[in-house]
Amino acid sequence: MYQSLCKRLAFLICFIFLVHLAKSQNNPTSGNPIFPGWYADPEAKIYGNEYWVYPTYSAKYEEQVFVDAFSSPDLVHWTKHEKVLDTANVKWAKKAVWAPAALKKDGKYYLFFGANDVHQDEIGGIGVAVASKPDGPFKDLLGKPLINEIVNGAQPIDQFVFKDKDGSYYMYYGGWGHCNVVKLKNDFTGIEPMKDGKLYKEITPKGYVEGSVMFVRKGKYYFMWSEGGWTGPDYRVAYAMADSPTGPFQRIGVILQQDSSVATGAGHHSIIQIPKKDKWYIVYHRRPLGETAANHRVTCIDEMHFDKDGKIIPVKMTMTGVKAYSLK
Ligand code: FUB
Repeated sequence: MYQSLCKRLAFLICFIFLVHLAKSQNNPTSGNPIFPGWYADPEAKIYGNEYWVYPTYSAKYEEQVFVDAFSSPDLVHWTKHEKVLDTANVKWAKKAVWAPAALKKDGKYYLFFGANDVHQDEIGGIGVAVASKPDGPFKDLLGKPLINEIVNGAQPIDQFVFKDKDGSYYMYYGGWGHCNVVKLKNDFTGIEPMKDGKLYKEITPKGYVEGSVMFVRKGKYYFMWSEGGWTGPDYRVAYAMADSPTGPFQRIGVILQQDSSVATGAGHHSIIQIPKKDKWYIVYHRRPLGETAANHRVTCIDEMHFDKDGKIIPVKMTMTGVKAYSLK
């Protein structure tokens, strides 16, 4: 009698364990970080049925000489693609390869990147590379930077490329607390004047430090950026809404910041929208609790939601990340 009770109990425990296992396998989550390693400034994209992330390799400037990429069919399982861009193929880029901006145009894949941590009268700034596949190899398009000069006080780094509804490509960029917008030529070989005749327009919103992002939802332009210092705990993301891609941009508030129960230094992000759905994710970097090394930054994902007025609801950072979401 006792033995049979034990057997039944063991069977029940096994059964509950197996159900739990099956459930967790049917409904897995990404976890945060979404892949191992120190990676920052993640640029997330959807190419076909796959998610792609192009981050900065977070290390000493002299070691930042390549870009690794990561792809996933479902936001949960990630494959690493090593050195999709390598400065061995970009003769003017020597170090500090930062914050890629990725896009696909006319069947080709482009990566815009910052290099050299450029200062006045130095060679460096924002470059552009092209490949026939999302995993590269990306080759320098111009043989020189696309933007080398410091205009309006903005260091040429942290670019974000946005396609407007009329087909124009705008590039937002800038470090050192200043942000410019420029219009890219259609073949990305340079910039051209905007409607007002200007080549560079400063659009710096209050609080802006770096890391610009632009997207459109329900006809409104959302401009986002990072504030605070990227090496510290109070790095964060704020945003503005506007009726045009060139602003004016009035700061609304912070939507991502440190949480004493999860992580510090959360910022420099990108946004993914599931095609044809009002379903949004924020992909960003943060510093694990207790870590203070400047480069100890890891890539994470969480959901992003809007209220009934279209304002972004402050993001709740998680350890679990997001549920699997296949694009097929
Ligand atoms: O990762 C290098 C630099 O740190 C980026 O360009 C900034 O946005 C900051 O995240």
